[in-house]
Amino acid sequence: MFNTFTRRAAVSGLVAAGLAASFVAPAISEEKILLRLATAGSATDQRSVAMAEVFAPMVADFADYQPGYNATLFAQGTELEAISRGNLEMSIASAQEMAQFFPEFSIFATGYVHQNAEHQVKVFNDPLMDAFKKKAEDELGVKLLSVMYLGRRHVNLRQTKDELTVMTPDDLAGVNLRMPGTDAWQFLGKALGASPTPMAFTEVYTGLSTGAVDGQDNPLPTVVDAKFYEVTNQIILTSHLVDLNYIAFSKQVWDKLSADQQAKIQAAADAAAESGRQKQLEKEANLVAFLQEQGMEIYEPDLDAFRNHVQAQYVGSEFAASWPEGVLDRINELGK
Ligand code: KDO
Repeated sequence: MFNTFTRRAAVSGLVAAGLAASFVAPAISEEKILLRLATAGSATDQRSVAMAEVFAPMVADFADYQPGYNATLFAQGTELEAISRGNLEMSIASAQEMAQFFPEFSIFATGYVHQNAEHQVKVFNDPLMDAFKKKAEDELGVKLLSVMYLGRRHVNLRQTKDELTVMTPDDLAGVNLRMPGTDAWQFLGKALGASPTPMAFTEVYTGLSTGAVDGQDNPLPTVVDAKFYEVTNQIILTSHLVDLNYIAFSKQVWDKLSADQQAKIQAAADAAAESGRQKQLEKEANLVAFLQEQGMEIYEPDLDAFRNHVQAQYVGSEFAASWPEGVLDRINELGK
């Protein structure tokens, strides 16, 4: 938890991103509203399952839900712009992707800030989020409906523990760690002590199997769902990011809905997020044994060393400079 420093101490300069959003009306059928959701996740990812099994039926009387898995509709990281331009209705978006447009969202993508799934929900529903949500709606045309739980991200390497034992960030020096391709993700990879390489999620299995990268970071359910355990040998339980995603919705489509339809969409998003969260938590708790059976070595490093090192990297960073006054303190308070 960021008890050790405040935003004021972290500020060194301010980088602001401007965005001129252009809106084009999406095609809405007379019968039902078309809701296409783009995600890099698979159909069996718990967030996808929750959207298909909980969200879709709850809006089925007026909406036709059409998910595009494995980045088949839009490449990872391009979905928000697609929504903004009126080319897509929904995505499962990360805070790191939001930070591409609004750097202050990096606070939700910073290592060791969120404590757990419950903390994420408290933060998302707190008034501290109002300004973030409003900016996303007004300047990007993206409405953040609900927060989804992805899980605790850990470092997952090809090397065996005998070849490389990782107890502190120093041990990751020179390790070519795949991280998703935005600045906030790359920064986190560096903050862990590794040499981060950007790579789309759909390329990671091949990247690991060919040795193009030494490792990747993701929560245990993702390691299992994407079968990364087939092409890696160890998981270091760094828990460096309690990772979240937002259910992102086109503001332009939202504004065309009736109040009743809007209420149904919101309720369906919240119910899907809650269902996915519970399933993901359950998986996280049970997967260590499965992964060990697959031959993975799993162990805890010196967590204080990782936490202190990661937090220290954000001090004076341009990310920290973009965090609004008081928000980090409020997040910390909500995590107590
Ligand atoms: C990933 O690319 O490692 C990541 O876990 C980042 C998340 O924000 C999310 O986009 C996720 O991939 C995809 O949904 C695939 O699980």
